[in-house]
Amino acid sequence: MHAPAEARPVSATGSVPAGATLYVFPGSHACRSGMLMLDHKGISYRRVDLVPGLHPLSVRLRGFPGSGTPIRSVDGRTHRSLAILDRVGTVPALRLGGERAQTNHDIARLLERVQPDPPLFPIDEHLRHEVEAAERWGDQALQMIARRLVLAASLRGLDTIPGRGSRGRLGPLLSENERIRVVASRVAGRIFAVTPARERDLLEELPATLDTVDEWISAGVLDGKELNAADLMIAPSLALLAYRPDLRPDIEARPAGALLERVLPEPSPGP
Ligand SMILES: N[C@@H](CCC(=O)N[C@@H](CS)C(=O)NCC(=O)O)C(=O)O
Repeated sequence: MHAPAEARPVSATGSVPAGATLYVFPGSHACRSGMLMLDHKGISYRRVDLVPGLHPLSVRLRGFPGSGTPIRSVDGRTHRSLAILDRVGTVPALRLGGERAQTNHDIARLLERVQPDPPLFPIDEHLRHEVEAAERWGDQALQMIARRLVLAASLRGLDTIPGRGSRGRLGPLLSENERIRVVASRVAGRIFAVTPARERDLLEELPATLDTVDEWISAGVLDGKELNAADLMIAPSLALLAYRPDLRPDIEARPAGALLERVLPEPSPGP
């Protein structure tokens, strides 16, 4: 396996409040939310790409504490290996000046505190409440649904995904190296309990899942004049789902697709 690609600089506009470093791994939809929030704030940051699989330990070694209580679940429960991974630590993980924040939820609040403008949350209390509900659902439900559905396809063979998972709105998934991509998706498939039966259920529920996004858009909670933390939490999961050619047309035809294109436009095809 490759050593982590350290210190890849990423440009964003604006100033750095005492230096920002974001730990991610390539193609991660969760990590893209963290990147989008930093970009939204105009905060420049150094991006450090970690190797998927080694990333929990990598962030722990860099002083991030992980989570004492489970933050992720599959099918309503956090089984032992997932709880261990949550405890060791997830990405994105942000170091900003002397502070550290792990999870998009905490990163959003740290960013909002150190640099209130432009905001990630509306000032209006009722709308903020709605945005936080959408953010929570994007974090706790949609992020896992997208992960499991794309893993399910890749476990049938990377040919189920255009470019074998090497290109798309989030870039190469898991790694630029195809061997790592294959191994990491097999391991992740086990951790996230991806089975054909579960895939069938998730696919059956998917229209209702996407309706939820569309309803928030029509209520003005998502895809409003200014983007908010919930938009930036949800759009990367839509982007990940759109790697599956069987799901992409329906997503793109919906209001959710317009949000996706606004936040993460389809990259132009390479030469
Ligand atoms: N929902 C949390 C968790 C993010 C998350 O699940 N990150 C993944 C990368 S896509 C991770 O670190 N996984 C660690 C692992 O499962 O080993 C967030 O948005 O910050």
